[in-house]
Amino acid sequence: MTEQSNGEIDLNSLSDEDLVKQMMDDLYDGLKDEVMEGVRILLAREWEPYRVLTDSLMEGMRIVGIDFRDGILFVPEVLLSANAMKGGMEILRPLLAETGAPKSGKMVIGTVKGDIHDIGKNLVIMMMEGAGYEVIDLGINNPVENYLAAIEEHKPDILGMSALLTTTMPYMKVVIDTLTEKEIRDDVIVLVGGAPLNEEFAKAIGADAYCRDAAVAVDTANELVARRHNRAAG
Ligand code: B1M
Repeated sequence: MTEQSNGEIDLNSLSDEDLVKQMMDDLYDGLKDEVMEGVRILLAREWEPYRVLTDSLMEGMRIVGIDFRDGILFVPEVLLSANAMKGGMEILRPLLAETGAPKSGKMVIGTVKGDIHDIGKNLVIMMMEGAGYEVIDLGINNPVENYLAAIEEHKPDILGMSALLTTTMPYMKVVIDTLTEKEIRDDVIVLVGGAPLNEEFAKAIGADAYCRDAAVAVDTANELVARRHNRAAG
């Protein structure tokens, strides 16, 4: 590994494989500038933005998650890692959204009440925008009123909800039940996602689909929006 005179590693001198490993270490250590530099180098080496995202940033965050779970990393450290990941995502976001496709539909998305995790949601937004959707981001910690107001204002095709905690995922049912009470449930396609969810949970709470990851969110959205348009046309 090439060290510069100041003792820092010259990321440019690394092979792709070593660079990705180093980026995962840097993400782990919360080194935002280094992670951003790594992203730029991989892009300059003609890596697809989606590959940079999945192979370096998401894989790095997966490792952070394991050590967080095992009590090796704590909240302040994980916040730094999250911040470093966001730095990398900032560079990738416009590139993933660059397809220039005609608008495929509109989505309102937010993380549910009590939950402040937003990295996964932001990735979903990036991928949906890349697939031509207009996305309204409600941010984190959303009570049902926020979803209702956004549905009324933006009239989206899709309502997306994200939850990363087993304690906050039941709130998705509160939102869906409220849509049903207000007789607007059928006006939107409800997609849910987040690490602790699964298909059975989505079905049990009355969502239209569970999305395992951001790519699945795009595929599912495309399929369900097309189905809806066909139904409306027929
Ligand atoms: Co949190 N945290 N955290 N955390 N955190 C988890 C979720 C946890 C699994 C860690 C662990 O123990 N291994 C654990 C939850 C355990 C459980 O509920 N059973 C946990 C905990 C316990 C906590 C706190 C309670 C810790 C504490 O304070 N003691 C606390 C809760 C705060 C709160 O929300 N009220 C907390 C805090 C934090 C930080 C603030 C430090 C930070 C969040 C920073 C941020 O988001 N801005 C954080 C982080 C970073 C994590 C981990 C390490 C990483 C999450 C992440 O960003 N993953 C996480 C461990 C893990 O998941 N491995 C953990 C990367 C992201 C790309 O994946 O979010 O799964 P993910 O998103 C995917 C899919 O799930 C899907 O697509 C995304 C992209 O492919 N998806 C959707 C997600 N949302 C979707 C919505 C859709 C569709 C698909 O809509 C259509």
